[in-house]
Amino acid sequence: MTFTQHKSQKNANTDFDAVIIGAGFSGLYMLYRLREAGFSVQAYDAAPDVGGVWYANRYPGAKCDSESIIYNYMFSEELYQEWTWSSRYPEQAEILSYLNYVADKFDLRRDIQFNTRMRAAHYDEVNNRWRLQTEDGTHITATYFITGVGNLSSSNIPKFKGLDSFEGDWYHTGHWPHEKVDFKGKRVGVIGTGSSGIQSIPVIAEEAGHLFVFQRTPGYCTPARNHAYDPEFIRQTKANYSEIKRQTRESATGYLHKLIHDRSALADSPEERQREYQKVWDRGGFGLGTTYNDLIINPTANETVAEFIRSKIGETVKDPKTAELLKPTYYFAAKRPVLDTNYYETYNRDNVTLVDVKSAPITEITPKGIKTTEEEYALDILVFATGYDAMTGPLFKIDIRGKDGISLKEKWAGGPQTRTYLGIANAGFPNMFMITGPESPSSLSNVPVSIEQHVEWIGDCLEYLREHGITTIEAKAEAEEAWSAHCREVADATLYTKTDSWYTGANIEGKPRGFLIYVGGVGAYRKICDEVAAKGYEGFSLTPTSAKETIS
Ligand code: N01
Repeated sequence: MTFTQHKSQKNANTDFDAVIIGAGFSGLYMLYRLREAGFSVQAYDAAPDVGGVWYANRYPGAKCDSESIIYNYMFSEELYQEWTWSSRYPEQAEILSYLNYVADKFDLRRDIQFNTRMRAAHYDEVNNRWRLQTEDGTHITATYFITGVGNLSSSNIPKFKGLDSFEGDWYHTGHWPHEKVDFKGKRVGVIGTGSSGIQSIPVIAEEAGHLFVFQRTPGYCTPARNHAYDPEFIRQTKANYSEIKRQTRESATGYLHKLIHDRSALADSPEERQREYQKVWDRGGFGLGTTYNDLIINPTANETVAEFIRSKIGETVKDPKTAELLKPTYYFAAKRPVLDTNYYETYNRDNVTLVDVKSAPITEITPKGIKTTEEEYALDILVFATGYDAMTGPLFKIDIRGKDGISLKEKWAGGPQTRTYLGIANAGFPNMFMITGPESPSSLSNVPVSIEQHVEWIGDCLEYLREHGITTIEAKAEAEEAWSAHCREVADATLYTKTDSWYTGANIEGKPRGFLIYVGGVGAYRKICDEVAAKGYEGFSLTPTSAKETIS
């Protein structure tokens, strides 16, 4: 039996206490947590192996913007002590190795069915079971249905006219081939300048004959200043395991960096501000946004840090016209900022051209390349770094239906805000849980911290239900209404909602707008969830086992 066959084999059993969708950070830990608690559980993933987005995102330069020492699980001290990261920011291959190590260490693969896309998950109200169907037609039943599908796993490929006619090769950064793409001497076009574009552009530029970057909106980049970890730093980190775990869990965003100055940016003189921003810039990494306490709520304060970054772009990029095009004008951090390595410097290369597709939009893809309203660019390879249908997109790929056959898509169709309770559960969808669902801190946090919190909360909840003889848990409509209103209120107090981005659903044509993330803070959110549990799952209806229940 080959390795692949072994990993892809089907489980003959099709009835479980819990079914988990996804075998990335979320699914792996959820599987471990429930198995340890004695539940029968099975995870399914469309990919041939573990890793989730880190299995799929293999584009050149792919790495994470969270520092390695916190971009991992903290639930097992033994695991934390065993694994050693090589550098400040982990590259995709190293993260994937880590997740493979986790899967091996806890023997997780025996309860994961790979190469299996879940087509549908329907709640059977009569029997209080989730009935699932895979794309190959296999039927599965489970008491609990748990999604760990990731927030940024459903690719967005804009519907450009003529893509099918393109004679070269094209790729989306989120679904990169396993074989190396050969850019040597080629004319390459990259569409998109978010995190994926900004990471891949400098690497592709080193190899390509000529690289054309098609930019609609520039990003705000700060230097990553990536470097190999010093063994002494690793030793200290491992010695401080408990403290790092506590700090990230209680923090606002799941990171270790804290608010630097608890005062307005406007309280300092321009010279003082410059000094403070420069210090953070020199250290590298995320941190500019936490220099002062009002940068993401006060437009005038925000403009001071935005202008600081613009000045850095002006200093770095030699061609003044290109430098101007690279300067963002929206609120800093209202779209996801990016850590870069040589991004702005790349535009000083002779083989790189920035094309402004804001003023001259792309009209079509032709057999030979990209046509804008002004010009046609001949290309051999086209790279879509055009992002994702975030948060709701991955869930909508499965036909999820709750009571009365209502689909999740129908429930959330109204906008402007997605209705969930705590970003974990939905009224009308009993016994279903979402790991890092919409309206939880999810993608505006260091995600593994948020994943662990959800997994542990869900695991504790299922144990509570078992201990108390409860077979059905369902969010109450009024609880989710109050939660959604709270999410909206917190978000509306910030600048996040004042800019179009994937956070708001604005990047996908026809998607209902609404701010899809809870920005009240990771630590504060954890407390809210813990209080809900401590009050016997306040806001949920709990139904004990009843005589009429007939489990088929
Ligand atoms: O996607 P994005 P991403 N014509 O949506 C442009 C995480 N992540 O894959 O802004 C022309 O940010 C679009 O332009 P505009 C991270 O959370 C993390 O880069 O809509 N251009 C934008 O420039 C990140 O935020 C890491 O005007 C079009 C780009 O495509 C999230 O994933 C690494 C277009 C899309 O940017 C998504 O990042 C990678 C069109 N029709 C990803 N449609 C790390 O941790 C879209 N664009 C480092």
